[in-house]
Amino acid sequence: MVIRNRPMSSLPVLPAGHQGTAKASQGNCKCPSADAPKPATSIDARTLARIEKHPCYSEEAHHFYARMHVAVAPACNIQCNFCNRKYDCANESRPGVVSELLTPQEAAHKVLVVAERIPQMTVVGIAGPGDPLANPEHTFETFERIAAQAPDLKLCLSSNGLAVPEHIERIKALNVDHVTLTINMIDPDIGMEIYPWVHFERRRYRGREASELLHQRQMESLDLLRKADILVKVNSVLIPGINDKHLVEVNRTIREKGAFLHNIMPLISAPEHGTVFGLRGQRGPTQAELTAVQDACGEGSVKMMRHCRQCRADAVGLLGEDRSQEFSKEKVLASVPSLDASKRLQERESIELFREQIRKAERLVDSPDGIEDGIGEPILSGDQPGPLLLAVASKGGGLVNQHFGHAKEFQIYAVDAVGSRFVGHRKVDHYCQGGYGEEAAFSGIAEILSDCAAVIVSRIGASPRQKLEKLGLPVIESNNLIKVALREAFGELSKPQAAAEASEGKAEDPVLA
Ligand code: CLF
Ligand code: SF4
Repeated sequence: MVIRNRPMSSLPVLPAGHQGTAKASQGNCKCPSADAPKPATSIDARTLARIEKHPCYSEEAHHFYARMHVAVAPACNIQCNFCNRKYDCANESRPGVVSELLTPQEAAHKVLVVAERIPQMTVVGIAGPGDPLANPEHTFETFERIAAQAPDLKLCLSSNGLAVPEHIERIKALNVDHVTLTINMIDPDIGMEIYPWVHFERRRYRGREASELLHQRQMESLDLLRKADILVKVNSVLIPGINDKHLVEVNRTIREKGAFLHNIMPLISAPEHGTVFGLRGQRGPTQAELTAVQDACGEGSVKMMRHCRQCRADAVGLLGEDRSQEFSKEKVLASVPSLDASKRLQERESIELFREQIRKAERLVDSPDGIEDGIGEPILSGDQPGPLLLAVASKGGGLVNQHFGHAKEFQIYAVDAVGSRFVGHRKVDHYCQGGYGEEAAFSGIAEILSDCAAVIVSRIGASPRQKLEKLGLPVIESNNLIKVALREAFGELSKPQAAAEASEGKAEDPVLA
């Protein structure tokens, strides 16, 4: 089989500086079923304007806009069995990483330094290392300072919800438009398996009383945030055997209570994290289990987030990259920022122009006219196959622009005759290891992508290409828009001979660029 990827004459060029490096999750997904839920219902124009530059609330925005976290909140008012306070809050970041604590003054200074160096940074979040609202003075002083010095930045807060009710007025007054609540249960009996204690109004609650209290406060927080017209994302940690079946009910409840987005995250658990779950041997879900729960929740009025990278409490950059080391406390405090608001505005305008070009190009791909113009080809005739999983290497910008050997994650799309749907990302050890370790890295990549029908990359060396082909995994080289590349790949793979080869897993001459 020969797969050719046609360049698109009107393809926009990604402006310099809009590209990031990829990183992030793990897994070995199974193809979602053909009747898996389609993307969420349409979003009204006002809400769209509120999320279009927020990389967590908009999957599209995460290709272009960055966020940063400032770690100003060390304390917590509850205990989760997947948390070790030595590390960051596992509700909004992965365990095992520790952030450098900052004072509010240091945090505001850091924000100005980062905003100057990363002009596409649009959101500042406080997500730990403990619970921001268990440290209200630090959290609010930090937000006040940022709002005064960099008013174009969106403020974002992540909390377990226990203390939202007493702070709702301050959250509103500060114009915090996005709040994440971590809700892992709506049944206190299940909560008892997750939360050993809750500290509230100078008293420590344990057992059922603790999880009843947390549940009641979380529900109240949802109501208050909705009333305050704040966009709410709910994070839920998927804990196999504890709340895996229950999360569908959580989803239904938060939907009724007006949450905008649901982010079901895998439990990350290992003995070396020193958590109750880690020490007890509680496992995290497989990627297939995670996808199954996400799909079971459906995509009604609450969208399902599938691009979360479980970032750290001092994360900086695009969601798929980790630039926190560039902005260590020592380096940041030695810098004197001079923020140029007009430069940041120009940067955003140029990103928006670029996004509009991409949208136009994608609309052409979707339209029959586009097909006639040679942008795409009629995909199928005759029998329509189900969705194929295609793995894409991208550094951002909506483009296939990552070399196979440098990819630290692959973005996975389910593609069928109707269109494509982002289903998640899979973290890998990158193949190019400077001459050592390539074999081990390759085995890991091959296993992680084993259920995919093809891999789409900007470049690939002869050796890994041959090895992938031998495994029946066609490789497509492209520098195109992801959407165009997906469509073209699907068209080729759906041709009868290719489809037969792909399904038998023994394509013999898979890829030519
Ligand atoms: Fe930070 Fe969270 Fe705001 Fe985003 S992260 S406080 S909503 S700005 Fe985003 Fe990171 Fe996932 Fe959180 S990828 S862990 S969802
Ligand atoms: Fe840890 Fe966050 Fe749970 Fe607090 S809310 S115990 S910091 S995971």
